[in-house]
Amino acid sequence: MGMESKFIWKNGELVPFEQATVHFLTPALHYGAAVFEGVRAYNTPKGSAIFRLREHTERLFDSARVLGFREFPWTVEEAMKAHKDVVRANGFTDCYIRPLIFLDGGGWNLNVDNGKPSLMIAAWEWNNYLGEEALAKGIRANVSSFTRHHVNVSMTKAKIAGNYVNSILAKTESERGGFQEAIMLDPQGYVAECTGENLFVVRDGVIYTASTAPILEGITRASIVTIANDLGYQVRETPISRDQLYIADEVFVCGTAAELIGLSEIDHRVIGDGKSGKITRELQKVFYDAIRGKAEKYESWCDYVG
Ligand code: PPE
Repeated sequence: MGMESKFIWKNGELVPFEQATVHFLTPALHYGAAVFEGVRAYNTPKGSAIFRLREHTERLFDSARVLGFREFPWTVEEAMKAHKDVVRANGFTDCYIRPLIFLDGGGWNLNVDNGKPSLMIAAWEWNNYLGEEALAKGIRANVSSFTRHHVNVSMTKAKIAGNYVNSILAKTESERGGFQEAIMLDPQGYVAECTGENLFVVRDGVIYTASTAPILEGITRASIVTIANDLGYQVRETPISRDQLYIADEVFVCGTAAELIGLSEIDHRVIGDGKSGKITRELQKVFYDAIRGKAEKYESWCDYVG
């Protein structure tokens, strides 16, 4: 995976890739005091477009507010333009975009008010987040031995960098055990989400997913709910237990990096017929058209880079 690009956006200017560095004594590096987004641009019939850029940028600022930042030197509009500038300057059409607001300079003594927020935005070509065969065959997952955050221990609506240590623990354990993704349970024992995706279960034609209280309010999740409703499916937000995963007809996960991928096996139990299920494939088709600007109904989700 090459993460190289020509330019990275840093506090208002595009700097060459090699110059986009931070100092060792940056508090964000020591305490995980940073917030980020995962955004994607796709090649569409009208050129490169960033999928749901406004929603991602608003969530980035919301995450920063949750972390405690109160003032920003840029607006949502300016940050949105910066995303487009990064894609354009690097000559990318399909790419992953990673903005990060981090606690910079002087933020010691564990108080965000002692530092200031910096914003950097990179882009790189990142395909096949869950492996090359994931789309066709689905992936194998396990229920992690690590519990997802309690809503009042860390803030689950915010993509806070430090929160992702929990994901790293789970994902590393999972891959070392021969799985491709970890399903994480909330402190009550119900299914929360995966390390970087939200999760859906299909049973008897009805689609179920966890309520947003303990999880990240996924933008892909919201898009899938809209698409599913438009296709005439009922989507119910409800607590999901571990054994409801085992007896589901279909389970799939979704997120910006992973897109929409079926689960073929969970904890060594085959799900459905062990392939991406019928409803998963139907949703996949519409979703993959939508992100590539090929579904007229959802064209407003595409923000053209121009
Ligand atoms: N839950 C978690 C914990 C999560 O990190 C993501 C995105 C989602 C759900 C789905 O959210 P959305 O992208 O808005 O649909 N994970 C990002 C980071 C992945 C990474 O490896 O880093 C992403 O998909 O970009």
